[in-house]
Amino acid sequence: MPVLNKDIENIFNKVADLLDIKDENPFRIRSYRNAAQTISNLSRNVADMIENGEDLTEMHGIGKDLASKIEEIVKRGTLKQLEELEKEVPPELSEMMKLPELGPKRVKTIYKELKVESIDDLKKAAEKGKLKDLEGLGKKIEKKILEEIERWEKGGERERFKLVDAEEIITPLLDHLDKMGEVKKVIAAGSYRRRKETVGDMDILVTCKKGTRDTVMDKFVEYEDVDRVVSQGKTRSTVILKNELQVDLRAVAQVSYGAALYYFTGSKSHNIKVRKRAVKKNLKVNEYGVFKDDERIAGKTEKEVFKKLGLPFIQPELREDRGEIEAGLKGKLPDLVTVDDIKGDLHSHTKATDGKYSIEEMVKGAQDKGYEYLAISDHSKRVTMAKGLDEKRLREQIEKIDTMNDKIKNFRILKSIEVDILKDGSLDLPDSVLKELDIVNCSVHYNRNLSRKEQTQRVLHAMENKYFNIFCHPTGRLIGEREGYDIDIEKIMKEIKDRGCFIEINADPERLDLSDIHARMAKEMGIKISISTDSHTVAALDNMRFGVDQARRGWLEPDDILNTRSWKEIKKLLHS
Ligand code: DGT
Ligand code: CA
Ligand code: CA
Ligand code: ZN
Repeated sequence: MPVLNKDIENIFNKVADLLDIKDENPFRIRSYRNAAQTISNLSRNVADMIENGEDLTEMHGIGKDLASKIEEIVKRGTLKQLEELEKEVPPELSEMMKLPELGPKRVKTIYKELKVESIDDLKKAAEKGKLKDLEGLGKKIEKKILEEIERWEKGGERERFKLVDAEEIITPLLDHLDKMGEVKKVIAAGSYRRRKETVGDMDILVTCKKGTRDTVMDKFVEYEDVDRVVSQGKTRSTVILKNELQVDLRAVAQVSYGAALYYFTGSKSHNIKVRKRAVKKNLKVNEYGVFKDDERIAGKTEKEVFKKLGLPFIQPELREDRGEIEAGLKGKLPDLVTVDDIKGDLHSHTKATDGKYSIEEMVKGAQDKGYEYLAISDHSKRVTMAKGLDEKRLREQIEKIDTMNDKIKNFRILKSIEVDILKDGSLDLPDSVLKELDIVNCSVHYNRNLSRKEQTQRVLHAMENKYFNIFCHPTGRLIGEREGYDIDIEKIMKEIKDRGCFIEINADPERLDLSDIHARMAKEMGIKISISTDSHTVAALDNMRFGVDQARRGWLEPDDILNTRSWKEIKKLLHS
């Protein structure tokens, strides 16, 4: 198995955790955590960079020592230093730190005072009431730890929710809060507002009419979908819904609304960086406001918080500490694409294959969205499960579309296909019919288990076909269900660039493929991207907005997107 960036990140975080417990130099510990973060934000595979002989020390926060450690991890899959540390400090302590109540300090105390070396030990200690007397813990925390362990035992780490699922679950609750007479404003912050592809828990903020906070909190924990109440307080309550989604509700004061919204939107690393900058300017910023000499100078709106911090407004999707603060200071923030910029959809299916509706119905759906065009791109014959089209059936579809186009005004149905890239890299249909199409979408569906080299070669070979236009759902992942196939996406993108092809952000919320980081990488390489829904139903056309969210997280502007253009303009690009 190749070593992934995630593996390196995990190892560095673990080293930092264990060093922390050993009371090592805090600067050294921080350097591991910073390196882990740098690597988690990379758009490229570190293993590939090493193979290309690139200098890792050019990355932010990576010196010679860390660079050689990264090389060791890539070569050996593990790090000698970590193995040594694990002989000195029980490795499960690092696992323990993942429990919400436990940071390095508390774990250290528990380990030293009670000889607790595993989560099992910890549970026993908590059950016997041994934790509450330790410094910095207490009865309340002991109880919480026990609850967290029980939850951990049930299913390990809490599962993350796909953005679309979180949205479906939370919309009625937001609505419920909004309709309460006591509530003035309601907004969902956190990763949800940043439109991250998965959401750990929901962070909801409300402002309440005078003297009604307690009532609001009461009503919140009594909401019909609540399974259990983790905590209830005056300003914060946490519940777990029946579908296991955790929701934090915070009641904030009107004067702090903007500051709280900013703080709880995160990300944490974005916040930390902003706070550090503020300190240098003798300002203090927290969830209550921006303060100068203990006087609140901003807090009511997010806008004024940014202003007093000397920053332009940064869109939530960008707040990941991936250079947005620096870009903001230089006035170089991207002007992000919006759903309104989208002029059509370049990937959809009909009941000729595995879609559920006719061409007419899909077209009507696209027209209702105000689009100028819709590509009908059914599967090709290799996809037998979906009754994929052979040449003959595709020609019939082409004819039908031609006839329809003759009758429609102000709209164009694009003749298209989602042609399979076969195992040997050839396309599943002959050039003689591909050349009749307006746009050719190309995808990998089978033989997902090829080696990285073979998989990459396969797609590179497919691109030699001059009718290849768009590489669809490029990594083949399904969020939370299936990893992508192993492919050198950077190499593929170079070829896409050189050959004047395009790449897709598949907006299907189960896919969102490209990822945000890869989308940004495509932009930086100068590749244009189609945001396409791959709709199999009329309703799925609405998934465009999830694709746009992902594009925004990838810093994409209207000009970076193929389908913000008219068909006439796209056609020019396809043929240049
Ligand atoms: P999630 O829930 O894992 O998908 O991710 P978030 O980003 O929603 O994180 P969460 O729910 O732990 O916290 C919500 C926001 O609160 C987070 O994005 C930033 C802020 N926040 C939480 N903890 C800290 C902290 O220790 N320091 C700072 N500066 N901000 C924090
Ligand atoms: Ca959250
Ligand atoms: Ca939270
Ligand atoms: Zn498709």
